[in-house]
Formats: sequence, C-alpha cells, structure tokens
Amino acid sequence: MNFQGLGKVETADWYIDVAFRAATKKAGIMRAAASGTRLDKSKSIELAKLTELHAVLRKHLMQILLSFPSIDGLPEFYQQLVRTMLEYDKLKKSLGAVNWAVDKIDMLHRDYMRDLTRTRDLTRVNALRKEYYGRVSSVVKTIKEQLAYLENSRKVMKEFPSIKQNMFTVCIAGFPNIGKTTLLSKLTGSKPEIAAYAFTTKKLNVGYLKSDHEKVQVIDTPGTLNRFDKMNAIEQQAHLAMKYCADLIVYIFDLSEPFPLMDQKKLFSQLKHLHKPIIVYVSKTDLLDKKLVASFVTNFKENIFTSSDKLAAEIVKLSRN
Ligand SMILES: Nc1nc2c(ncn2[C@@H]2O[C@H](COP(=O)(O)OP(=O)(O)OP(=O)(O)O)[C@@H](O)[C@H]2O)c(=O)[nH]1
Ligand SMILES: [Mg+2]
Repeated sequence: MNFQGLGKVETADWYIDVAFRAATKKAGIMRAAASGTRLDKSKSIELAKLTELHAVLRKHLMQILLSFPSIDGLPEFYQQLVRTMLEYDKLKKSLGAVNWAVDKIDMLHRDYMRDLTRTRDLTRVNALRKEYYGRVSSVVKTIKEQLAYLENSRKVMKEFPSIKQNMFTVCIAGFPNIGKTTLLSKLTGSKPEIAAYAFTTKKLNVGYLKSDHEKVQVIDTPGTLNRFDKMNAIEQQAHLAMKYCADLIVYIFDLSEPFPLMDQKKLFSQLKHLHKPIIVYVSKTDLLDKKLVASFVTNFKENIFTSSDKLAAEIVKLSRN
C-alpha cells in the first residue's frame, strides 16, 4: 500500500478560477470561428463555455475521488491508521461531498445546456450564462471546508508507511532508545535515522531481510512506553503495526537500562496480550558485562538472541514455517 502518489487537493477558489479561465479561453477561440446570426453566434459561444467549464471542473473533482483510496476497502491496518491519525467520518463525508458536487454540476450542466439551446432570446442567453456561473461557483464553494480537510488528510496520509500486506512481517518493539532502529539496520541494511536520544524514530521504518528465496518485511516501530491507556499517536502507530501487520514480534531488552528493567519486562508482558509469537533480542551486548548478559539469558525463560546474525537466521526459519 502506498499513499505517496495522492494528488494535491486545491482550494475551492483555485478550482473555480482554473475552470473559469479555461471557459474564457474557449470563448476566445469560439468567437473567432462562430458564424450565423448574433443569436446563433452568442449561443454557440456560451454553449462552448458552459461545456468547457463543466469539463474542467469535473475532471479536477474526479481526480480527487480517483486519487483517494476507498477508505472501507483499505486493509485493516490502514483503516485503523486513518482512524488514529484522522477523523474517519469527516474524511468519508468530505469525499462524499466531492461526489455530491460532481453530481450537482452534472445536473446544472444538463439543465442549462437544454435551456440555452432552446432560447430564442439574446438577453436570456447572457442571463442564463450568469446564472449558471453563479450556481456552479456556489456548488464548489459549498464544499470549501471539505476540500481543505481532504488536503489536510492527504498530507497526513502521505506520511503513512508503505507496508506490504502479503509478506511475512516482523515488528521490532521495545522502549525508546534501546537500539530498535540499529537492529533494523543490521537485519535489513536500511539506513533510517539512529541517534543517542529517545524518540528518534517518529514513524514506522520498513526494511527487507533477504534470504535465498524469500523476503521478510521488518518494521521498526517508534519506542513505546508501557502505558497502553494513554498512548500518543506515534505509540498508537507502533501498536497498530504489531496488532495488524506482525507475524512475529522481536522484543528488545536493553540491559544498560536507559529504562528500568522492571518496566521493560512489564511492556514485554503487555505485548504478550497481542497473542503473536515473540522472540527476544538483547541489544548493546558489546557494552555490557558478559556475566550480566549470561545471567539474564539463563533466568529469562524465553527464546533469546544476543547476536543479530543468529536472530536473522531464526527469523528466516520462522518465516518458512
Ligand atoms: N554500542 C552499541 N550501541 C548501540 C547498539 N544499538 C544501539 N546503540 C546506540 O543506542 C542509541 C539508540 O539507538 P537507536 O537504534 O536509535 O534506538 P531506538 O530504539 O531506535 O530509539 P528510538 O527510535 O528513539 O525509540 C544510538 O546511539 C545507537 O548507536 C549496540 O548494539 N551497541
Ligand atoms: Mg528508532
């Protein structure tokens, strides 16, 4: 799934301006070519303007509808992400409003084309054109706020991670600053930002661990604290990835304890409630006393890895099962 290609949503005034300018340009071309009585000329120019205005507006509004994915058709992870990062109902209603505007300008176009074609009165031609312009502008202005909300949503959705749905997926989880992104780099060779302070990672980083035949998707999540009841938006993203995308969670313990081991263990137990297979990796073992690591490995009765190479081999093995 990839949201980078979402096209910019312009303002209501922008759409009106572009469509009206196109209509004026069309009138210039028609004026040079028109023939017949004054009434015939005037009618053919106005009919062409109406048609151009409608076509340009329709094209741009349809572009919005075609560019945005159908929210209900998205994979569960993205639906939940939309619910977390945006107002789901408002987004759906905004798209509905654009749809309404397209229907409305189609209807106006039909009605005014018919009236213009029928009239035999020159002053009525101008009156109809003015009326049509006014009504079309008013339709577009009616959805002004919805267009603004769609543009705001697009900017948020553009930052959504591209996560493949049908690939064995590992989520790296744990407290902030314990080496999650460093592990992603070691496993997949991808190079997101790594820094010596907490909360460096502010979105999901995705990399791919390649073995002989297959690829495993690895998602590095932003650091989470053990406070599921009051997660911020970033923590919620990490949680959604674990809940909806992970086939396996790699939980990292940092025994140098930038956060107390007790809290790290608490978060580990909370993640078990997701009912996903979890394996443990101990980071920064190069900095740690070997006895401390050995004692942790012995006492903590889980599947533990202290080497990223061995962890990679285990992940590949599990992905094949
Ligand atoms: N010596 C050593 N340093 C490490 C190791 N893993 C991570 N670090 C360092 O620990 C710091 C944090 O590493 P990150 O990989 O950014 O940690 P993170 O868990 O992704 O942090 P957030 O994204 O902020 O949650 C950086 O300074 C890394 O260089 C390791 O195995 N050995
Ligand atoms: Mg990180």
